[in-house]
Amino acid sequence: MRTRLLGLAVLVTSLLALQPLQAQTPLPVVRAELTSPPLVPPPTGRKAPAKVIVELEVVEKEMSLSEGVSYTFWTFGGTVPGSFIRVRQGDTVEFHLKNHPSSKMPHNIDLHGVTGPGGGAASSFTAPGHESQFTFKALNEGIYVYHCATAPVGMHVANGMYGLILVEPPQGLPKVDHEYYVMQGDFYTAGKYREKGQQPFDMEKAIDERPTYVVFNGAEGSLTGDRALKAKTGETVRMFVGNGGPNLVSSFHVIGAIFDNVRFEGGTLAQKNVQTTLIPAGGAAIVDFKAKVPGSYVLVDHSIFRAFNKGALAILKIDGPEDKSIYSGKELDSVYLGDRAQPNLKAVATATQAAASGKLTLQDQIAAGKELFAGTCSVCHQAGGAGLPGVFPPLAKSDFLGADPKRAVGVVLNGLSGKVTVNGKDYNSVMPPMNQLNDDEVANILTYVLNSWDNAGGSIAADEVKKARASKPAAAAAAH
Ligand code: HEC
Ligand SMILES: [Cu+2]
Repeated sequence: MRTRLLGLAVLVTSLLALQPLQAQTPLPVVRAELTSPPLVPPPTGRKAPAKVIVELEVVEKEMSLSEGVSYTFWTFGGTVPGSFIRVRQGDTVEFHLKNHPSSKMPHNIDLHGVTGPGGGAASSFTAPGHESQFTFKALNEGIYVYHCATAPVGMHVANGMYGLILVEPPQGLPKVDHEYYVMQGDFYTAGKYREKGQQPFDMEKAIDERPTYVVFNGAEGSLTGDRALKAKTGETVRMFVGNGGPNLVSSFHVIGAIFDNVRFEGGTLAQKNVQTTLIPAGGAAIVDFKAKVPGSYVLVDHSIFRAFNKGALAILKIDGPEDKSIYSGKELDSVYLGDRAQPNLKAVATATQAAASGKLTLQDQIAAGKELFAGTCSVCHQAGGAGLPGVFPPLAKSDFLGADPKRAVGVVLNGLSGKVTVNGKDYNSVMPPMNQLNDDEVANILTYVLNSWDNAGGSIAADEVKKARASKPAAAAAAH
């Protein structure tokens, strides 16, 4: 009798527990179709929200930036810009970010279409060979930039880590004949414009906002010749135009065309009859127009030296019969909150003042170094200095560091690559140069590291960093 009562009670409570689930019809589950630029996935065609699964993989790869110029791009989906994502307002998006095992860096994603801290960045930090998952509701319609927000953020964005996500309005966008995906970006190479060979990233040029290249879709010539965008006279063309930056604002213009409609800043209002539309770094617009006269139309950043001297030039080829009533003829050929955004750098300011007045103590250096380590080094070596197994070596009790503390100055200034053995384990990865840090900062960070987590102690002086910076980067090369 008692067991029967108990059984009944269990049945009743489980029914009660089920009720809210039954009341809510589960969303249909769909897998987002992602496309590589300049292609755009077809309209969702849905009249109701769905649960959309997005799978995006970060791949670091060597690609061409210009004829004979190669560059190590960091990509979302293997292309620059990254894969185009298309969802509908009201959708629940289950986002999977994978970081390919061959990657050297951790990455994450900040989608401007997400309502929530960091646009997903906080939930998507992904080490090489790992996958992260988070879910968001696409509350606002519009065209949104996404980008990597791993420190140093500028460097990740400068290496090509951006793309677009379209959140369609519930009724969809008006039908057009062609949809294209175009995104501008500025690139900073050690060599000059069109200097041949493998070109490394130049942090100093990036900080000074002096790009070597300004291009559409990740490379000079990515949309010219055989790769030009195409349409026929009488057809309507819509372009989703983004600007990944990291630094420049684009004055986007199509030579010889007038945009019939521009949803400027990616917002809901449409401006009509526009010649040039401003696209901020980290922003996007939707432009459309009707192809009326055949010929080659040149897409440019109308800050015109960028178009003709840095690569910001693409072609839309319109085929079809002439319309002499419109035109007579003759064709044209032709940290996130990283190192710089620490909310509290009080100890750094104190150390700077103390250094200026010649009263810098070991404690000042350690306190300042601690604040700088967070957001600069902790991204990889972790807050407690333990590193990540197989990827980032530990700084805590590191025998590599202990064997030659001064060598670490060169490691920070010049980076480190190739095989290193730390505490009996081999690492074969890449640490980027962190030479954006000034001499005081490097000295203080290393002093903090030497005096933390059971390391042997000691200190590094700003003068030593200054000397190392002035000498050739042999210190790091000799390190292994
Ligand atoms: C983007 C990731 C990343 C960041 C940021 C980074 N490092 Fe490293 N660091 C590495 C990797 C990877 C290695 C190993 C390189 C190799 O395998 O050749 C390394 C190696 C080292 C080493 C030598 C090995 C050891 O464990 O003793 C030191 C010292 C070091 N880093 C210090 C720093 C300091 C100080 C900072 C901040 C100023 C910093 N790193 C920032 C990735 C990073
Ligand atoms: Cu990244």
